[in-house]
Amino acid sequence: MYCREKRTSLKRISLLLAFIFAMSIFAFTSMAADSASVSTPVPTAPNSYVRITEPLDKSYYSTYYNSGFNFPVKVSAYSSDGVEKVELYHNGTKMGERFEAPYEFTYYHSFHHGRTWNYTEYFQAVAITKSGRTVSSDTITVGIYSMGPGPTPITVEGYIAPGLLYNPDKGETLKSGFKVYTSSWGKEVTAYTDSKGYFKMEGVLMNYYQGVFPTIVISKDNYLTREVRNVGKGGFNVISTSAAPIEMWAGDIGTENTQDRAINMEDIVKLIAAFNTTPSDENYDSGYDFDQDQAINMQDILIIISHFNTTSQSYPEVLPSTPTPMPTPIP
Ligand SMILES: [Ca+2]
Ligand SMILES: [Ca+2]
Repeated sequence: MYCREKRTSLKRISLLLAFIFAMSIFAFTSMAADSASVSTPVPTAPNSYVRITEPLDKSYYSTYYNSGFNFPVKVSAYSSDGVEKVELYHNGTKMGERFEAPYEFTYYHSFHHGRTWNYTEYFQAVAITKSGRTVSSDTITVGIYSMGPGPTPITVEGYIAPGLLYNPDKGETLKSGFKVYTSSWGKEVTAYTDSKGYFKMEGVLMNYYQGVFPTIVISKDNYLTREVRNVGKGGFNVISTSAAPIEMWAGDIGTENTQDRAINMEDIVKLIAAFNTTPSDENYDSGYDFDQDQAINMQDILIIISHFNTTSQSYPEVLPSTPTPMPTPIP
């Protein structure tokens, strides 16, 4: 009796152990099945993506604050159930939508829309699929940095006169025909003086914010070329007046292409070749007759000697007569 009971309880324990063992196996198998389903999800939604391909995230542009500019924003979008449209958001506000590829937008930037010089702009694209689902791209940032104001056009005017003694009735001939030239910010402007020695150049570019001002080059056959720097600085647009013209020194014999920007013995030698001639002589050259008195003689030699051994750097600096404070740009 006792033994049978003992055998029976042993049997029960064995059955219980077998049950526990079976349950453990079952639990282990279902756990394994669970973890397998997490690592390899079965796609249930259509395959879609949308992303901004241009500009690149964290890229930047530099521009002048007073000249608005634009750049393209390009979006790539795909959906296995078809793309109905692509919307582009700028700083959270919808700026446009496209119903067909290529999904390209143009962002127009104006520096006048804020009070700061530099901006970070945020762009995000959203694709709406044919089945009405919404897919959003990552948000990209584009930096826009101000280089300050761009070049602005100014008018440069003034008077030029030969720096030598001459009979007043030769003034019109002697004052006219000085070439005034500048190449500033890639823009060339050329003017010539009239019979009063007056010239006017329009559309000369300067940039007061960056402190880059045009240099004006004044030249004429047989005159020493002169440069006037920093035109436009401090309101220095009228560079000289009729009463105080910019003086040009005669004596650098030759043309624009042959002058060496120096008055020296070579020039005197050239003048001597035409010495003691008048317009009826074969060797007479009107350009060497500096005072235009119809004779190349000792007067002309003295004119050369008065600025002998000088170069273009020997001219005194032309300074603004009435300096005015530089304008302060307000973005
Ligand atoms: Ca010379
Ligand atoms: Ca003469």
